[in-house]
Amino acid sequence: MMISLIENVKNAFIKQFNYLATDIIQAPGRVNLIGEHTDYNDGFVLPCAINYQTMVAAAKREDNIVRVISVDYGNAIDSFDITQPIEFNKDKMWANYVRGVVKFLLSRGFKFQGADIVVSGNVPQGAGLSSSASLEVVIGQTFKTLYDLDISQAEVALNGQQAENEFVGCNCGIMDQLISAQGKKNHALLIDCRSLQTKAVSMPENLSIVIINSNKRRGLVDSEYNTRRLQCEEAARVFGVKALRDLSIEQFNARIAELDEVVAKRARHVITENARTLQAAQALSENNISLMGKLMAESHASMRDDFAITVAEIDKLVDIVKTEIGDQGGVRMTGGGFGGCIVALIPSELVDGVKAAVVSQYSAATGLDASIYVCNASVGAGIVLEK
Ligand code: GAF
Repeated sequence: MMISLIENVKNAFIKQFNYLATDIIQAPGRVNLIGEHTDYNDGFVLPCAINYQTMVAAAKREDNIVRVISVDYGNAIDSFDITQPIEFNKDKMWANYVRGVVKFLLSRGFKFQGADIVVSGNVPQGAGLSSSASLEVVIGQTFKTLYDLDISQAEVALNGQQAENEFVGCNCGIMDQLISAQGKKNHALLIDCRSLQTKAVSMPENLSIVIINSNKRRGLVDSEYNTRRLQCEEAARVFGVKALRDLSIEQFNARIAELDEVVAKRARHVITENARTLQAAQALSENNISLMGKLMAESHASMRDDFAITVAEIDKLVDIVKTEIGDQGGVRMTGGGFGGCIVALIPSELVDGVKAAVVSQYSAATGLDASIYVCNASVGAGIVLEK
């Protein structure tokens, strides 16, 4: 998979630009094991980067033009001059991730000239596996590499988030860009989304990461996401704290009556999810799979009942997998919600049984076919070393 993506961008580069790319750079998608909608509450998340990436072939130019070709959009080309105001491209949505990243690198004071870039990826799009964040991060990483910019991986991530928030218009937190920029092979990262400190948590060897896409089209994602965010901010305001991260469940319960009923449920999800995420990092590092499974089940119930971001198809998938694995692993929805994927941590010998259960039960119940990806926790963005 990796090799063909590399070949793909290299060959497209020669074909489109008539010379050889100097660098091949990748940034991965991610799966979040636990800690959902906690990142923009200054809380904790536990994602890992996955072995599905956005790949770039690139070379510097001697002028100030950036030319980008997207192989996955029929070799569509976008081109802009970095010395002119960088505007939103309403005809090519994918190009705005590139434009936004370049615009904010410049506004952060980084000095560089133009580039020729070819992009292609195999992160499933619209599935909640961060294909957009991986594009933002790979573009930041490309300018870092081509022009030897003195920018940390955390700033590459923050710059990508800024592009998403202020250029593309989605008010996401930092999790997706940060794990794409800093992922570690065979590890999940416990990320403190306030300090941006990370702690690598080794993935137990015999545990497979299975991602199952419900293929339920994600609807109303941005508006619902932004509503949840506002509800969390409202709860923090009522409690007089900077973010929900600053409240324990005891403090919250003592004053819950001051909150609107819906806002209280949203806040309870975030506060309990932060506590679960810290516990989960510990459980995973101690190979305590039954505790990890219990925490993932509680996380799913909280997303379903308090945060109201699951849909029937996702709940069904979780039920199918849970029934199959019992307490030998964990399963929950992953990502922003309203469709998308579930993630299961399963002893490798149970993977075939889970696949069979999903194939035989999911479409009968929902009329949809699920896609199943067995993944590895992978390295974050960087230059691809070729042998
Ligand atoms: C999306 C966002 F982009 C992340 O920042 C995060 O909030 C996630 O939803 C929910 O945990 O992926």
